[in-house]
Amino acid sequence: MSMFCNQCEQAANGTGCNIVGVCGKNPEVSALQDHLMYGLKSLALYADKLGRNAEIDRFTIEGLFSTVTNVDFDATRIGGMIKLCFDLKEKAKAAAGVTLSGSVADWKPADDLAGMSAQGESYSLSSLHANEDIRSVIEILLLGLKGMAAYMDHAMILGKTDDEVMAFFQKALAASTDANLGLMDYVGLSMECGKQNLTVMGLLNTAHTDAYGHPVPTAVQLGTKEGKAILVTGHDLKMLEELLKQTEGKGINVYTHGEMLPAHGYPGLKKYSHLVGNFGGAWQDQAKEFLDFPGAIIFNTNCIQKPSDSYKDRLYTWGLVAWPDVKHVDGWDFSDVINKALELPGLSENPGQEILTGFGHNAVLGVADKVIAAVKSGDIKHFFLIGGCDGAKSGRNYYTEFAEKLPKDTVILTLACGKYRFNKMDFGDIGGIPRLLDVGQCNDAYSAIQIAVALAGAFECGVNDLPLSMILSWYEQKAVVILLTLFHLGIKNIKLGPSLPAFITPNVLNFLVENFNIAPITTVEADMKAILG
Ligand code: SF4
Ligand code: SF3
Repeated sequence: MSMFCNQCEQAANGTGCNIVGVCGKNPEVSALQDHLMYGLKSLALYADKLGRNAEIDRFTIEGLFSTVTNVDFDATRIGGMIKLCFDLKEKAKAAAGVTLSGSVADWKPADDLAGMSAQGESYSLSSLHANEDIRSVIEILLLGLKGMAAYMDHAMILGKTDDEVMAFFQKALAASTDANLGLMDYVGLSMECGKQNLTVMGLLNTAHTDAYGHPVPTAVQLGTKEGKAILVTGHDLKMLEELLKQTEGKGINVYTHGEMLPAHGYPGLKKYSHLVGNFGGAWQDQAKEFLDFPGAIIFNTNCIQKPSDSYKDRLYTWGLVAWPDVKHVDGWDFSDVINKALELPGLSENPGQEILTGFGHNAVLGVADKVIAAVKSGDIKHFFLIGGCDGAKSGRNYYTEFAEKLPKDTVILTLACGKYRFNKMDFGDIGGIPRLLDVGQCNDAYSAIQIAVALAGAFECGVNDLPLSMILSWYEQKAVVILLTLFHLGIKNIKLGPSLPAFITPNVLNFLVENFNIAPITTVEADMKAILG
């Protein structure tokens, strides 16, 4: 079977994975994911006509999120979603009372997995449009929708939704198949995707703070406590809360991994005394780190990698994450994970360093007077937002070095898993304000935007006129949609690395440079000099 996928930063040879995914996605899974995307477009043609339908909208979000990098590697599950997608399309067609024509509207999947993957081979993103620039912008739009679906999924799990956003999902998916649209139509839709994503990120922020309160600065233990243990990795706070409830009083310590670190800052989660610390680093080190965790391990979202046999038997997935032969928890009963943790030896007492998290916009803006005074007095000369995804490819030590070499009169805001490149370093403080402020997960980009907007308000200028520079790292499609949101907000001069997306053509890149002055990272010295002079 052949495959082509270029949706993430580790696309093979900087162009695309065509034999097997660097992420571990095989050609069958790749074809099935492409097939699911095609089915979602077919469904959207009718859903766009039908208007809001909770079942279809929820499925659309789950389908899109399942195709994000490092989420679902299970061919059988994806095949099941394709079948459900077809059933929902037939339902939408009947309910909307219209019959559309054309190959996308007429889509019908084969009955078995082999047939579905054979069809999927011809639905690859490389077949989106004959014109490579238009194809590039359609891909930006579709990858933006995938990223936005990830945020929406977390918000929906906490009971939030938004009709205008859901209407946009269906409109944009349907539009991606419209042969009458041209380049600037897709540029407009991509910018609108950035706008809608701001709403989604705001919705998710409210969902989190309504459920667990605003994050507060919190010291998190990196060592281990003696006892049985469960490690939770991913991004979903509700899943962590349910696990904390079900493990209460059972003598099990719960640890966060990767993007779950900011959970420690939420009053509604930190109140559980058995949420004891953070273990390990960013996602790409899981194979090495999970070996050293003699407890149960559970993924609630991306980024999962091929598990080795040495920890596969104590590994679980939940929600949309799946790997063949790894036990999957359906729903909210974590008894199997808890029983596994009780069977395993657990960890020994080994206290370690503490790091700070919990600097969401509420916490940072709570000391805004202090921050503004420090800027006015010259104690703080510049802010840097150094954040985004981490990844396995070389070149990412740029971010470590950048943070390390910054002058002492600068403050670093950080978010997402890229922070693990430098979050164990001691940056000190400026008049009591820590120089490194962990705003949260990639899911908390909204908080960073609120901080920037509030600072701009305080200094009566635009965000682009602030002494603030964004040094971003990307890996997957959530980063794509955050960039679209930053473009929608008119934010310029972003430095992006470690490499530029393979799906962006030179002409599309020129457009972005001309309009937003975005630039790839170069060397730490040159970039820092260009910013600080
Ligand atoms: Fe390659 Fe990334 Fe696609 Fe995986 S998601 S197949 S690594 S481009
Ligand atoms: Fe990381 Fe996967 Fe993107 Fe949430 S965990 S930021 S890469």
